[in-house]
Amino acid sequence: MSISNVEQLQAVIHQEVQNAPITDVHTHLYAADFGELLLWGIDELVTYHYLIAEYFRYSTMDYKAFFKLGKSEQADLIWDALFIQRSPISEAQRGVLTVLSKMGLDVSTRDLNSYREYFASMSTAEYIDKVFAVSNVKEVVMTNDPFDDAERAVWEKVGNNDPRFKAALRIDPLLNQYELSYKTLQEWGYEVDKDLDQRSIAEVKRFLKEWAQKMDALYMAVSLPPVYMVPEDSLRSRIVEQCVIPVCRELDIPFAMMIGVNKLVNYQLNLAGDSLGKSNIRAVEYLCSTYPDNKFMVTMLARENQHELAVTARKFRNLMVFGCWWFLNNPSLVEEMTRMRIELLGLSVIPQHSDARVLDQLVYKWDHSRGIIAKVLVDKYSDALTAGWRPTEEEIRRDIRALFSQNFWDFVGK
Ligand code: RAT
Ligand code: ZN
Repeated sequence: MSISNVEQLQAVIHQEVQNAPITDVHTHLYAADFGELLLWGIDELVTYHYLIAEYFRYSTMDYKAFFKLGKSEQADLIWDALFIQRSPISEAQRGVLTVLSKMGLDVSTRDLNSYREYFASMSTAEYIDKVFAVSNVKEVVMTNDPFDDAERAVWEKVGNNDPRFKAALRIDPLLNQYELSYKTLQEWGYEVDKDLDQRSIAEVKRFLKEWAQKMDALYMAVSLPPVYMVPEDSLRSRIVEQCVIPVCRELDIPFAMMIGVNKLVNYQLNLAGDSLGKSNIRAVEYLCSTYPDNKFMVTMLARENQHELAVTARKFRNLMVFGCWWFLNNPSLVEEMTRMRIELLGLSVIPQHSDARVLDQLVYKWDHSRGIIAKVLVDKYSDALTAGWRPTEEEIRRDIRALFSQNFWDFVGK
C-alpha cells in the first residue's frame, strides 16, 4: 500500500524503526561463556566509565581512593552524586533511567537497593535473553582482544558458542604499541623482532590470520589517535600496509578504523580518562584508493571530521561509515550526523552502533537512537512525499532494515 500523507508516513516509520531487529556492529559485550568479561546489572550500569567521568565533575575525592573501592561502593557514591544530589539529565544518566524503566522498575523510588534486588533475582542466561528481547537486538559484534589474557584463555579453551554474539579481532596493541607487543608475540611463538623485518612481517600476518580464523572474526578493528597517518615512516603504518591489509584482503574481511582517540589525557581516570582530537581524513582516502579490493569500515570521534568522512564515502565504495561513536552518541549530535549522512549518502551507511560495555545498555542506547533516526527519516521521506513520491510500507521496511542490519551484512559479504 503506498503512502500519501505525512501522518501515515510518521506512523509507518516509527513502527518499522521500532520493529527492526538490530545488528549492533560494535560493542564491548561478550557471550555468557566468557564469564566475568560479560558485564550486566545495576552496579555495572551505574559505574559505567561515562558516568565515572561525570561523577568527578562534582566530587573532590582522591581518584585512587575511588578506584580502590568495590563496585557497589563506587555505585553508591555515583548514585548519590548523580541521581540524588542532582537531577539525571545528561545522556549517560538518562540511559540508566531508560534501562530501569524498560525493565519494569519504578524509577521514581530512586531506591538503588531495590533495583539491586531485581538484578540479583536474574540468572545471566535469563538476563541475556531478556535484554535481547526488550531491546529488539538480533545480534551484537563483540570486541575480541587476543592480547587480553582473560579473553585469550576463553578462546583457547571454549570459544564462542552463542550465535547472537559475533567476533571482531581487535588489534590495538599490535598497531599502537608494537614496541611492547612484539615481545608478547615472541612469547606466543611468533618469530618477530622489534624492527619488523621481512620474517616479522610474515609472522605478524600468521598471527592475524590464525586469530581471525580462530574467532571467525567478521572484521579486524583498531582504535587510533588523531595523529594517525598512512603512509608514513612508522611501524604502525608499515604494519597496516604490509600485514593488516593483505590479511584482510586474503580473508575478505573489512578493516575497521576508529579514529580520533587521545588515550589517557587524564590517566588517573583510567578508562574514563580518554579524550579526542581532530584527525586527518587523508589516511582514509589513501587506504581506500590504494587498496580498492579491501573493505574499510570507519568511524571518527571528532565532530569536525564527520562531514569530510561522509564526503570520502561518496568517493570510495569500499568505505562504510558507521556509528556515532562515544562522545558523539548524544541526541543532538546523532541527529545532526544522521541527517548529514543521509543527505550525502542516502541509505548507504550504518547509522549507529551501541558501543555497549554493559549488556543492559543495549536497551537504552538503541531506544534513544531509534527515536532520533526515526525522526530524521520522517523528515527525509516527507521531502520525497512533497515532491510527489509515494513510497510503500514494504519499501520503507526494506530501507529501515538495511540501515539497522542488512547494510552491514552486505558489506561484510555474509
Ligand atoms: O566507548 C567506549 O566505551 C570507549 O571506551 C572505547 O571502548 C571505544 O569505544 C573503543 O572501542 O575503543
Ligand atoms: Zn568501543
